[in-house]
Amino acid sequence: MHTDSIIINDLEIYANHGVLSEETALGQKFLISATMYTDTTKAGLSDSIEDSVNYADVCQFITKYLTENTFKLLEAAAENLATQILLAYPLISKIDVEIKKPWAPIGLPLNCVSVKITRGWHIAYIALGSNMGDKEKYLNDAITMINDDDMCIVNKVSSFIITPPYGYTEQDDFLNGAIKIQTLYSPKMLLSFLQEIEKKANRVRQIHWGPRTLDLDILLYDNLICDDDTLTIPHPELHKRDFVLIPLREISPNCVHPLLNKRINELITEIS
Ligand code: A4P
Ligand code: MG
Repeated sequence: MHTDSIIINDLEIYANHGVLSEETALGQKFLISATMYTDTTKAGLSDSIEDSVNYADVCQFITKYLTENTFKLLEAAAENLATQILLAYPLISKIDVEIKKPWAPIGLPLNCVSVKITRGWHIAYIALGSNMGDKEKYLNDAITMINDDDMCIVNKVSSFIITPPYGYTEQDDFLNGAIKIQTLYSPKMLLSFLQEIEKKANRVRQIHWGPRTLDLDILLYDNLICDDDTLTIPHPELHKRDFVLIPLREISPNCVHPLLNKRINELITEIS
């Protein structure tokens, strides 16, 4: 992540966000601040605006977006604004957005209320598997659907390999692969997005580890380590499975497993 930043402080706009009908009808003042994380080195050396994020342009963008769209909550205004700025300005890897509402109608004197959020691009690795029907088509269609989504960009695709079933062995061979993506989704949002794609592939959840048209598992998400009811990252079986490690090594041999603190290359030598 970049540590340099370009900062917009308290850009004033007049817009119609709010829960109350008077707010949406009459409008009020909002102050927008944005800290945009980007590598300024190139622009610093070239002294050319083409190499940087033009803050005048971003101010126009914010003004247009927040006056043409209406949100009830500051949370929704900030969330959508952050996403739109990240999509429109690829040089920005992360952004802090704060929206202040100095005239918030709460019937008590206050300086202002505000909502401040941080959003940015994340790197994730996804394992793909299929052992029913046209396996190659299921994997290719999934990759296309991921790349077609605004919030994801597929950066690398491994070769697909045929592998014997692991775990429950009374089933057809698998076709496995892995991809590297950049995404604006949080881990939970990414999981539900991938599950939607599994559903579109007519995936029926029957036997655990059993036959499936399409399985999409999140292997890694930045250096995140998490474990709750619905999501475990890194994927708990990642380091034990050659059908995951081999495609992963092809696209990122030096990426590090954050829990075991080992590179994919090393993990492969350990299981073989
Ligand atoms: N879940 C937790 N963490 C994650 C994560 N990092 N990524 C939860 C994705 N999902 C995660 O998954 C069950 C639940 O895991 C999800 O609801 C999610 O909340 P599932 O896909 O519904 O069920 P499943 O496929 O039966 O289990 P799982 O764990 O995905 O199966 P595996 O471990 O992927 O095993 N042999 C070969 N050669 N190649 C294969 O690809 N795949 C399997 C499936 C078995 N044998 C195989 C292969
Ligand atoms: Mg799965």
